Amino acid sequence: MTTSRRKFIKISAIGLGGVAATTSALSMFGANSYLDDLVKQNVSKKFKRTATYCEVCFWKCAGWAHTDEDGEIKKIIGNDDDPHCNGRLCPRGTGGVGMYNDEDRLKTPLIRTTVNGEETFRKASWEEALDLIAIKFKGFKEKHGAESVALFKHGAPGSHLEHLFKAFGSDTIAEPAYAQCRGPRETGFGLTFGSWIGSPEPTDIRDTKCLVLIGSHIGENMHNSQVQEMSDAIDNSATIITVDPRLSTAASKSAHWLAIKPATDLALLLSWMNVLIEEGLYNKKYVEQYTSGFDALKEHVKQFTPEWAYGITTIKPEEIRKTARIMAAAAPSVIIHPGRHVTWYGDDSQRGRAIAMLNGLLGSWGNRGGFYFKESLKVPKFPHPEYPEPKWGWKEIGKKYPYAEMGITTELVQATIPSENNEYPIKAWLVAGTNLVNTLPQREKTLEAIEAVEFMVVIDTMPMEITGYADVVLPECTYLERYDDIRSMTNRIPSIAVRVPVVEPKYDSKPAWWISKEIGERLGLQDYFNYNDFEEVIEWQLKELGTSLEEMKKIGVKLYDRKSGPLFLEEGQDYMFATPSGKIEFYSHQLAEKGFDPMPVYTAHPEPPQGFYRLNYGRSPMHTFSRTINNPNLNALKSENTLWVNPKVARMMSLKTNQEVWLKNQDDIISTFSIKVRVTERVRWDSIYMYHGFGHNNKELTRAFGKGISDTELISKIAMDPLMGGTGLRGNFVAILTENPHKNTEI
Ligand SMILES: Nc1nc2c(c(=O)[nH]1)N[C@H]1C(S)=C(S)[C@@H](COP(=O)(O)OP(=O)(O)OC[C@H]3O[C@@H](n4cnc5c(=O)[nH]c(N)nc54)[C@H](O)[C@@H]3O)O[C@H]1N2
Ligand SMILES: Nc1nc2c(c(=O)[nH]1)N[C@H]1C(S)=C(S)[C@@H](COP(=O)(O)OP(=O)(O)OC[C@H]3O[C@@H](n4cnc5c(=O)[nH]c(N)nc54)[C@H](O)[C@@H]3O)O[C@H]1N2
Ligand code: SF4
Ligand SMILES: [Mo]
Repeated sequence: MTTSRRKFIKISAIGLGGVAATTSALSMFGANSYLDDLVKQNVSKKFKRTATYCEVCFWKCAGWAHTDEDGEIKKIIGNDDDPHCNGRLCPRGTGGVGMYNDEDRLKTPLIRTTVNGEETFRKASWEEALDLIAIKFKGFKEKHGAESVALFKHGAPGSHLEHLFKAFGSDTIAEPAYAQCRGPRETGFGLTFGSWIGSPEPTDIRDTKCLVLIGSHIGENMHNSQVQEMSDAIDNSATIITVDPRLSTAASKSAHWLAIKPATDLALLLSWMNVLIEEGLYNKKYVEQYTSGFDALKEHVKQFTPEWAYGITTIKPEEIRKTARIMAAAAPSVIIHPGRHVTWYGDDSQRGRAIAMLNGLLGSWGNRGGFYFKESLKVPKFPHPEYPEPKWGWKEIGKKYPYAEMGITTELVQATIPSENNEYPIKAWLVAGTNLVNTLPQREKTLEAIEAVEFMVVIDTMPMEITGYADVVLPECTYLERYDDIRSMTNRIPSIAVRVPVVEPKYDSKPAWWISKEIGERLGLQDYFNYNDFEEVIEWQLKELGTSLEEMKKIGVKLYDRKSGPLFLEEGQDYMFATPSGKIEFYSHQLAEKGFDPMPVYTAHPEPPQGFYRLNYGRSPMHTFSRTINNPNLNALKSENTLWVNPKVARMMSLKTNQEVWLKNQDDIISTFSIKVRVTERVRWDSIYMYHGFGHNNKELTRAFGKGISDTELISKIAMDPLMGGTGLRGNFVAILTENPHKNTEI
């Protein structure tokens, strides 16, 4: 870590205490139908139920929180009417109450101060903390323009703060769910079909005959209804084909597991297209009617034979041919899943495009068992004056990347680091619901920017890594203690769901809507916050949507009829795609004009040097990123990550399961903590694997501190996606150290 002007502050230094709460781990298995039923029977009539939707991840399942006569939360279960969960929460959602109960939570506003030459936090009143923020923000606006104040956000608090920022005049906004997550696939599909995938993915998995997963590890990636639909598809004898260098849970349920050499997926995708076209297996009618550029594609993929791909991917030509034929036989009820966390190797938008094109060849877009036409309900905006027009914002900061359609976090970080030719200097940060230190690659850069930024506010529920660097920390109450926006997301049919406070906020915590309004009023923006309580906003919006808060409190979720037409294309129907040609574009003229490959090509990526292994990572089924590791319920289910090591490597290095090791990456960065080895055939010999989110180095997280290794810490190299600025994270290599490299240093 760099020595920083803005030192990391331990919150325990000021002696905040709390009472431990315990919850049985056994009751957490929301995905277990036997326990689910038990839970439902146990919910007796004397319990009060309150409508909410989950904030443990971004699938936003709607549920019911049950409280007893003492107002204690006893259980959270899924809402039967909710298409995101069908009445069942995943284990993390069931354990969501642990977020509320966690005794390590942030409890009061805190302000950075210096006592006897030592930087520390002192408790502050809300009044004082909010006044300070407003004074500072006003100062930055006068001196550098409102644009110089940046917002990093993720999750529900984000929308409240985005409103505040836009009213203030800043559009300098970014979130990690774009350039570290879904961005490239949205670009790839957008260029091909004219439509983003969005969340949840409009994949008709339950009715598919063939589901192809390129890395997507559904089952460990616990997006609820998607996991349920995949389970239904397997019951209905759908063929699952999984391409993954690791035997993931999904791969273990698959008829075909293609253990691809990492970083070579584009070669496989091109060669699948080669087989479909060369063998005349593509969906001819569909291609004729809905696509453009087929002849160019045919010519382009001629060279990419399975024999060619074999040399790159290590997947045998007959396996490539066989799986292509299975897809074609299932078409159009086939899904090549777009993936979700797709920032891998820097050519990710082009891989997203290749996946989109393969779906185009098979005719799955707009067909049952493929992709449905999604629909959502537009929630009317609560009236407010127009936002001022900022002179610059995320768009200008990311202008190097012509297809960036949201803020690029790492570019905002860069714009914060002073340099001579920085056109868009950022002076202050507000960070809400994102643990940037454990979320963004190149931690050294994030810390450099944190050191440079003149003022930083963090709004979080927990004392995370990021909170230790703040000048002002504001404790948000958890999702169980607050109102938030009406949930309206795309799905087969439109639906809305509400989040109503189940309990009063614990400690001195407050909801983000309140924080935004209070800051807004202090900045003279009261016209943008023309209500006393967010309940009024929701009430007004629900009336506009033909219902009421009273009704929604009773039902939690309301379903609406579709208005945009049928779920799928009708036989022979004309359809205009939102691309320049109105067709699915195999050949992209706009890419060619901008100097990019109009059709994807394979380029080789660096390989691990001698003695190093590719750092691979993914999701723990019991956790969401770094946010749940300290959650008492979920920590009881999984308290640390392990290092998956192939037996061949274990033999070579004489490693045993449960042995403690450390990692060093290609830039000589050594992991702060150790990790226990898990020797398993499920990982290739050229890679190691671990769950993301562990290895917390903030001691205030009493359960999570020092448990396992943080993958983020070792991701010092990124491969930028030239189209949209995504940060490819999977090109880092690590060596395994069996001796403690920190023997003589204190952490
Ligand atoms: N339990 C849980 N579920 C979650 C989340 C969570 O935190 N916890 N987070 C949610 C979010 S925001 C997201 S974006 C999604 C992410 O979920 P996915 O999109 O499914 O995740 P990825 O990280 O892309 O995929 C991880 C898999 O890719 C494989 N892989 C690694 N390298 C390669 C390669 O070169 N080629 C191929 N074909 N495969 C490779 C890994 O072995 C691993 O099995 O998960 C969501 N669901
Ligand atoms: N190395 C590595 N980096 C990754 C990934 C990876 O797999 N490996 N995955 C990438 C992906 S796909 C994504 S989507 C991003 C996710 O990135 P983030 O969303 O930053 O993920 P978390 O680390 O869980 O940080 C969430 C923060 O929000 C806080 N929080 C939780 N609930 C609330 C709330 O209600 N209110 C407020 N104010 N705060 C709350 C938590 O305490 C935590 O500090 O990370 C990306 N970065
Ligand atoms: S998938 Fe699980 S964690 Fe995510 S919103 Fe649904 S219940 Fe919550
Ligand atoms: Mo993500």
